[in-house]
Amino acid sequence: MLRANFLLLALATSDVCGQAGSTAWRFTFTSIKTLATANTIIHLSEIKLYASGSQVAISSISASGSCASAPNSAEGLDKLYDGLVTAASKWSGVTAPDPGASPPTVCYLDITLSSSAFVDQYELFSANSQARDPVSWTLSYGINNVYTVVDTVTSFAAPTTSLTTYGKLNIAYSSGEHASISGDPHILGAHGDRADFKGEDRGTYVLLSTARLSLAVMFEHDKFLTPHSRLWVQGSWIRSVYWTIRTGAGRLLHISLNAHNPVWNGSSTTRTTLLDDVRFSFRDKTLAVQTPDWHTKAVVTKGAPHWGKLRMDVEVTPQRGAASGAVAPHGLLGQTFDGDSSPTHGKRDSYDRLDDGTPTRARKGIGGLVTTSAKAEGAIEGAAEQYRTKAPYDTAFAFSRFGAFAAPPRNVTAVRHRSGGR
Ligand SMILES: [Ca+2]
Repeated sequence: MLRANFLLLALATSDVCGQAGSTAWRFTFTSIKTLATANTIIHLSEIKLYASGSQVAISSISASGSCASAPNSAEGLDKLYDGLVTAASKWSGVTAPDPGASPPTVCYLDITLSSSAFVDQYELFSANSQARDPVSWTLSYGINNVYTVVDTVTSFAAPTTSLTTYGKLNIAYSSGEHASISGDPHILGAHGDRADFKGEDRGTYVLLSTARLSLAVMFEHDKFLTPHSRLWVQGSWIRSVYWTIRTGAGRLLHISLNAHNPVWNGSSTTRTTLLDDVRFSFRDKTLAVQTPDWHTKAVVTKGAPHWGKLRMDVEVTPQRGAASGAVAPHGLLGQTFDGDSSPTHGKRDSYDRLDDGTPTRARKGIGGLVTTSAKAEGAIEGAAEQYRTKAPYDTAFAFSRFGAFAAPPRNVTAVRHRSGGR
């Protein structure tokens, strides 16, 4: 009976945080910039937490794990929230976390807020020796000692100067809705909408278009043998992804990830970087690009269900309220966030009949060819070619929202009418 009550409390935490937040927030630091035998200290000059744009008051901070003790009383935990970013007002902890230790050691900072808050941004400030600055961590909130991780940062490109902000990091809180395109491209819309989409060979199409973000993908045609039914399919894969982003500071960024050479910005090193208010996290051939409004992710894979076939899967997730703002998102995936909570399915490829008209099940053994052709008819406004751009970073297409100040969601009634009342 006790256990059942405890479970109920645990289940309620995310709802509680979504409504009112928590007073308990925990940083778990897992590495610093340069760990050396003689350098077993972790430090920071300040931590700031924000909720809805306003700084929230910290009432106390405690340390545990590797960094439980301070090297001297002048560098205590109170220095982390005294409003001063100076060498004389830093916290130091002995010892730094060591990911190479067996088992790895970690450093916990438990923050108690003066009143419950729904923290959605935070800022760390370097101290006066960059080697000791943390670069990998998680942030969690706790309710009744049950902690939920809300942000994970790996190998952050920490400041190269002393007493500087790491930049304001946004915490990704999604509404639960997301959309994706994967495999021999299958679309899964925000409300479970399903359709298949085959772009032209080397053609670039916009998946998501918002006022500040345009996400496009390039398709490559390929003939492959399906793993289970041993059927030849003349299909297509996504092999390049392109992001065009206007940052909060007004800078225009062009970012890409290519399946044939999955590096980001010239390097395959795992790292997290903040450019203005846009965060890039690269790890294991996956690039996550997070603006304050949208969390997007492109994954290079050769795994299931198409073993050995090089391709990319892309997922887009709006952050709180982003999909219902003044500028309704568009693009092949973006338009599915249309606010109606119900799926609008479109054309999907059928593998039941070969190109020559014979039933697939009539085959003897391996072989037979099916050429895919679905272009999400019935699931999208207009036609596939209206989503095609002239160049990878071109944000212009029939339903572009890039730079827009207002735009309504798609006319879903018209989309369904065109598809024969699906
Ligand atoms: Ca300070």
